[in-house]
Amino acid sequence: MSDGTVCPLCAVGCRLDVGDGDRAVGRTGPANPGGTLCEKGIRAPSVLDDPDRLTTPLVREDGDLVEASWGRALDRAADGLRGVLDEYGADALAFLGAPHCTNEENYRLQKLARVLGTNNVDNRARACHEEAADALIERFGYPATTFAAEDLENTDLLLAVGANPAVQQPVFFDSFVRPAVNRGDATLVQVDPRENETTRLAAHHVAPRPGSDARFLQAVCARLVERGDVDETFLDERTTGYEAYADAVSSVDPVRAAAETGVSADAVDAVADAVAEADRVAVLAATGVENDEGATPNALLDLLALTGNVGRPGTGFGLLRGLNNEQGATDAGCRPDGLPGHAPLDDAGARERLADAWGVEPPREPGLTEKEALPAFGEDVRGALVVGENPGVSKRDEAEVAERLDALDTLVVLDVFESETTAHADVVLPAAVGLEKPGTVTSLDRLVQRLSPRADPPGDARTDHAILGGLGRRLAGDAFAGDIADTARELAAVSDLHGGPDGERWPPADGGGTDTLYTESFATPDGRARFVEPSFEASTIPEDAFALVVASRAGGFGMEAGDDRLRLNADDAAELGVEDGERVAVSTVDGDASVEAVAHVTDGIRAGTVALHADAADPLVRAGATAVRVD
Ligand SMILES: Nc1nc2c(c(=O)[nH]1)N[C@H]1C(S)=C(S)[C@@H](COP(=O)(O)OP(=O)(O)OC[C@H]3O[C@@H](n4cnc5c(=O)[nH]c(N)nc54)[C@H](O)[C@@H]3O)O[C@H]1N2
Ligand SMILES: Nc1nc2c(c(=O)[nH]1)N[C@H]1C(S)=C(S)[C@@H](COP(=O)(O)OP(=O)(O)OC[C@H]3O[C@@H](n4cnc5c(=O)[nH]c(N)nc54)[C@H](O)[C@@H]3O)O[C@H]1N2
Ligand code: SF4
Ligand SMILES: [Mo]
Repeated sequence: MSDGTVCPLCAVGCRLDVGDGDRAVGRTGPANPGGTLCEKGIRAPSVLDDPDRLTTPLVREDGDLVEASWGRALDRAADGLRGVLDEYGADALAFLGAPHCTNEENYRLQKLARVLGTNNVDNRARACHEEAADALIERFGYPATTFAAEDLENTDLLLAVGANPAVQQPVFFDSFVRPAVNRGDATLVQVDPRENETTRLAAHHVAPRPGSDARFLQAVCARLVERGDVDETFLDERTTGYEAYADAVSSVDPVRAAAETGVSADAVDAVADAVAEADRVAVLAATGVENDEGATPNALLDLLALTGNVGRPGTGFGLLRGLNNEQGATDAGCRPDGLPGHAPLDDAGARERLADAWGVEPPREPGLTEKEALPAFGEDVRGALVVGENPGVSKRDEAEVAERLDALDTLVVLDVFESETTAHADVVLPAAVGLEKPGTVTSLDRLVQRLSPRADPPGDARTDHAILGGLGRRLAGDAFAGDIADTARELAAVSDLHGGPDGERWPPADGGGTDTLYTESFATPDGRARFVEPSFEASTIPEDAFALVVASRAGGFGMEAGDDRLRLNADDAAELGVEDGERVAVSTVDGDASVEAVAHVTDGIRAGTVALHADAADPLVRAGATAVRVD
């Protein structure tokens, strides 16, 4: 396997090493075969000697966080969690982890939750990919990309929906998407209410009204069904529920769909033609498919299943994960409705293996998601263990989250910096960053790679694995005694997806990995892909308001700051009397929240829609705004 370690800053999984002067140097790896890094990755080592790193455990005394020994801090943390457990029961605890942490660390975190008796364990991937992940679980089996990035070279048609991989997953884009298109083998069709950097490579850009993608895709599927451009053999042998689905989708009326989406019937036909003509179709989907209760991810899965575009190289669904180990955190069992390796909570075999390893069975009832747990803080949930995430910064109202964090009887946080969340903690435990630790992480296309520490943690900081071990031993005894190799072995023993060779994709098979999922059967109970009833709810934007599109994410670990430009269509600008470069106020419809922005007048966004970077949009996002006024 190639040398160096894995970049800790996004889910592409590039290999790198620490070079001179805080800069990383690329090392050739399966995710960055050219050995290149993006600008963000090059800056990754700057965290190593950052003077703001946490270096000593902190405990709250008379209202203030003060330095403490590891022994005292871990005792305090364990006593706090144990107190809640004894008084209110295990379901009064919530465990939130850790898309920045390794598979082994995430496994240990969910093990602690479940050994103590609760399935209240989740991770921050819920903030970005919940609806697509849930649709994938229900329809195909695993909440994961179905293909290997390098197999995109076999693709004829790439459908990028609500994604901007040119910027957000740049080395993936430059290594696998751009070459496939530039060689002329693949056509890229983009579905997005605004132009972005990915658009430059696209042959067609379709811009449905925000929130209406599902309807547009359903109209495409209806055309395919109507014209018989479906894969009968695949439907017959590999799927279930098609008849009812076909009936339902056939009622999608092209004229009404055009009115709902703002996309002409001709554009629907053009995309249907492109899908029908292509032998291999792959979807690239990211956070822009997350705002309609799963309707868009489901419509994309319909399109793939209808046409038999899954289970062969160069076809399938790409879930473009964001943070470095979002995929792995979920795979290792940091989800309240599934066990390690995505085994269902009631899977008898998985439960037995876990009981063997742990001495107790995991609880049967699904726990709370992170989105459900936060509002329950101080009520049903009285104690929380937060590992490597910052719920204090969330898409929820900031003051509300602060209040909820304060309402907990006990809050234990493992982090590498002080944050909005550590500010409310009773115990703060200083952790090592990715460049300082061993273990494995899993990329956005299921590639499992081994880390190799490039530096020692600063001061008394320890790996999350070691910290969770100390805490686990205090709360649950010897089941938490092993080292990281023991944890990796245990994970491999309890999960069907783990324990494969370094640099291969899960699940392990025949001494290697699995590049293409579902070649023979799906990971659903009957082995078939499921069709479900198509759903769509038209969003309602007041006549005099704009649909708000928010791109990228606000701040965060290792991320650059965004700009404050409001992308505004030229016709809308003329109607508002706003000039390019003019300062404008962007407010929620009820006027509760408002931000200042600089008008950027462009044809790259559809009329009736405006777009802001997440940094600038933050107060609007927290207020839950999907529509805004511009003055
Ligand atoms: N440099 C850099 N890279 C990053 C990050 C970063 O902050 N900086 N963050 C990482 C993280 S955590 C994540 S989750 C990923 C995010 O990766 P992406 O989701 O690709 O990032 P966005 O730029 O938000 O792109 C989402 C696209 O969805 C579009 N969109 C919004 N609403 C709709 C809609 O209703 N329909 C459709 N079709 N499109 C819509 C937006 O216009 C935008 O073009 O990126 C990761 N990579
Ligand atoms: N308002 C608003 N809310 C958002 C978003 C937005 O744009 N606006 N974006 C959403 C998206 S896409 C995402 S991905 C989430 C991101 O949400 P988070 O995951 O909560 O944010 P980050 O800042 O990436 O990382 C959280 C913490 O992990 C710490 N950390 C880094 N590495 C390690 C490690 O190895 N061990 C430990 N223990 N800690 C570590 C960092 O110091 C940081 O404090 O937020 C979501 N919420
Ligand atoms: S694309 Fe992602 S993994 Fe690769 S160097 Fe950039 S931030 Fe790191
Ligand atoms: Mo994200």
